[in-house]
Amino acid sequence: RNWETIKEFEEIKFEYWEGIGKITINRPRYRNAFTPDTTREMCEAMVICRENPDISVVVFTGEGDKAFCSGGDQNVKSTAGYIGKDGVPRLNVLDLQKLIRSIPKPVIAMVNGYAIGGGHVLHVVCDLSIASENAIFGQTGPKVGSFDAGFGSSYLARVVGQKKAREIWFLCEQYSAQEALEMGLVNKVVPFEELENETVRWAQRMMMHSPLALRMIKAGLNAELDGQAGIQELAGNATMLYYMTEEAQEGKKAFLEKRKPDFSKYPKMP
Ligand code: 2NE
Repeated sequence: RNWETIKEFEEIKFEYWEGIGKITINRPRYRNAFTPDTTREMCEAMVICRENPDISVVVFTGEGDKAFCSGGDQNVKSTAGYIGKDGVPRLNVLDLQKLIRSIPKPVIAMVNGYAIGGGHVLHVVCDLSIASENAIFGQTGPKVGSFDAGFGSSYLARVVGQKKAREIWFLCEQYSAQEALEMGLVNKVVPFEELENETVRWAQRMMMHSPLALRMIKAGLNAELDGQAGIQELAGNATMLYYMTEEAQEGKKAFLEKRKPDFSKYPKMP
């Protein structure tokens, strides 16, 4: 596949091919651990994916055959967060999690190796996870002085159930791709050589379907769990659809033409 670079970054690769935007953490030396700068770059790429109408599906992965992402880079962990080039401690991976959830396009985690700690949470918040047979999953927070009690816990519990989520966090053990499949943590496991082909197949399958339908389904699935923020997302989509109707246009036109709106001719569905 001839992936073409969308934009050059320092710590990630950001590429495009036939409707797919691919974001790759490019720090294999550290098992693709993220610094605040990696995360800032991923957020920027995700916003571009949201804005670019040529991108229908987003794929998240890590460089190489060892790791998807090993979480926050422990070398730059400070007392109030992870420190990037600007010297400010941050936990901006939480912003990335929210962007993954709210982008109105499917996001696939292409898990090519270790998905550990904050890196595990990143695959959890993606809409779909496709793993290679060598992938390994787990949380380490309580072992290394950290935790993610947000999506990393509550959404994980929605995916694998309360007992399993507590086991994953309390014991900090590692799970094989096959075990992840059995607990519903990933959608599919394939040999490493097939990982990208399979991921592209899933993306192409989704691209055959109505983008608006997928968008509404994603917003609806989020809304059930995300409280007012989830309802806002679903409601925002409803507003967008409403604006596409003549009925909504009549209201705006009447205001600009300084007349009373006439909504009488629009259907009132049962
Ligand atoms: C990922 C894992 C299991 C891989 O093990 P292995 O044996 O394949 O590799 P190794 O030798 O541990 O790692 C290779 C090199 O990558 C560095 C290592 O230090 C090592 O460097 P050298 O010894 O060659 O110099 N490396 C790996 N992960 C790193 C990391 N996260 N930060 C900095 N350097 C890293 C194994 O490496 C592992 O367990 N890694 C640590 C996983 C971890 O605990 N991550 C942080 C969890 S907390 C978190 O991510 C988080 C959160 O809980 C809440 C909010 C935000 C973040």
